[in-house]
Amino acid sequence: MVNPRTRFFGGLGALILAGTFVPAPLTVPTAADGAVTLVADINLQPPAAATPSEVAGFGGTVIYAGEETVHGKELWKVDPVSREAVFVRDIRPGGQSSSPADITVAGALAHFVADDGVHGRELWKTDGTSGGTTIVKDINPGTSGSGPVRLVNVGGTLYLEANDGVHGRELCAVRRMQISYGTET
Ligand SMILES: [Ca+2]
Repeated sequence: MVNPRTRFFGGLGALILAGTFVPAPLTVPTAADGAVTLVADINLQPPAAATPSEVAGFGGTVIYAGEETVHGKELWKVDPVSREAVFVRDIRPGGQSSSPADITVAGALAHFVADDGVHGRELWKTDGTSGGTTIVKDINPGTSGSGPVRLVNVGGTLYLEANDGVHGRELCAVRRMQISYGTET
């Protein structure tokens, strides 16, 4: 059974990603009449835009990629009740952006694609805390990213397309933190 909160915020993500309204700063409809209110203004150094994107419902919070001038575009979450925005982790330290994308919830974790400046664009996971935000695997070893795309949760297993540098772009499955390729599963 789908959790109503998950359903609501999943819908919210789709609403924002569909470009229904300008996603900066992050706003949500708070009433049945469709009224939209400011949830959190994370950009403390205007005129740069906060430009929230890649929004997903996660464990009763809204997790998203938000950009401000100190950290660049990194992972944030906001409590829809307290409206407090919490910085999750500066994955790419400093003003450069890790640019989290394709946030996909699977079980108790949200998976996403980011570039920490060391491994290239690779698959990451978070439990919503800084310490719990880590790379899943350096699928394409070294500085070249595997470029994961098309993340999807099917029955608790995360599937994605990535290039490990050997097999080309292949379908991968993430099970118990191990990544398998195509028929190798
Ligand atoms: Ca950064």
